[in-house]
Amino acid sequence: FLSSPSDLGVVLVGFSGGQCKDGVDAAPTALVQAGLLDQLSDELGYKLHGDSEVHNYNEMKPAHDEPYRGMKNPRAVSAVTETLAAQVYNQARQGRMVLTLGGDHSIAIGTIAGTAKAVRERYNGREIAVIWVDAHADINTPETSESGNVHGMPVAFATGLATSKERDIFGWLTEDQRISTRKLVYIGLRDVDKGEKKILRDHGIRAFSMHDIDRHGIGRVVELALAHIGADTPIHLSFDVDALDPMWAPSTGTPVRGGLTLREGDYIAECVHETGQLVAMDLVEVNPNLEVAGASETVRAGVSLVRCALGDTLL
Ligand code: HAR
Ligand code: MN
Ligand code: MN
Ligand code: MN
Repeated sequence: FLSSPSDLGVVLVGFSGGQCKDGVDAAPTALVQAGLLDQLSDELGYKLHGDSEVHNYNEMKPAHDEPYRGMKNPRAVSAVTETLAAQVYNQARQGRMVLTLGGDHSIAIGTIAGTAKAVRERYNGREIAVIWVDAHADINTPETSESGNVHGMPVAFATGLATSKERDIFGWLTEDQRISTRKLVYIGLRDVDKGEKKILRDHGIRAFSMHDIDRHGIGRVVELALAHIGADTPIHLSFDVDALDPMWAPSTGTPVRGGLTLREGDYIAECVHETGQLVAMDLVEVNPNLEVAGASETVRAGVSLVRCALGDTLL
């Protein structure tokens, strides 16, 4: 699905407004300083396009931004994700793979919108699949969310399970920017809210929890996840670093014990690369300001996940 497989659109998103902890906006800078982009060009041979500097999207603050349907910072998150949707679309429409470094996971509202629309246009209406690797399902609607944090809702907006008529509060999302719940698959879940479990059940959404990984092993789970998506389907990989166990990625806003090993995370990324169907990847929720002693370890894990998804091989 890429007309230029060695061209990479880079989007660097310094944004933390989808949740309440400062610092996740510093992740793209930390990942770049750790050498990620240099490695992608010098070692993996990509030609980089798009951002060479991090956008400070925390500066995109509307004059007033009171909660709406319980959502915190709704207009700020909406404005940022609308801008991101256009940025990602402009890279993807040229047949480039797109790498977005967040930022909190609310940014996926924008990145998925951009990928979905570009792929539909280029491949006459074809839908993308999304592989969501996370400890959390992030599929709360504004009404089911107990926190009001939009980073717990991106999948609901991306699938149309949540909609809005307010243009400045996600009302800009159009049908061609959305994905189907049938083409969504989760890996790594272990902290899913009661309301989210009902949504997953009611819509028959394919989800592999840590329990499934314990039972079948990561190899079988990835095989089943990819089989669900089907061959010849463009894949958007949205990777929340908190899918990894806090042993490997302690510096994140909502760590949950009992997660993936770094190797299991890398393995998922490697297998997605091997399909040849990857069109976009997000790496989100690295927060270098938390568990500072483990920050460089967390950043290194993030670098490794991206390298694996973009074709780094062990041999
Ligand atoms: N489910 C909870 C909520 O809706 C916690 C979500 C935490 N989300 C992330 N992203 N860190 O996966 O607020
Ligand atoms: Mn830019
Ligand atoms: Mn998460
Ligand atoms: Mn997430």
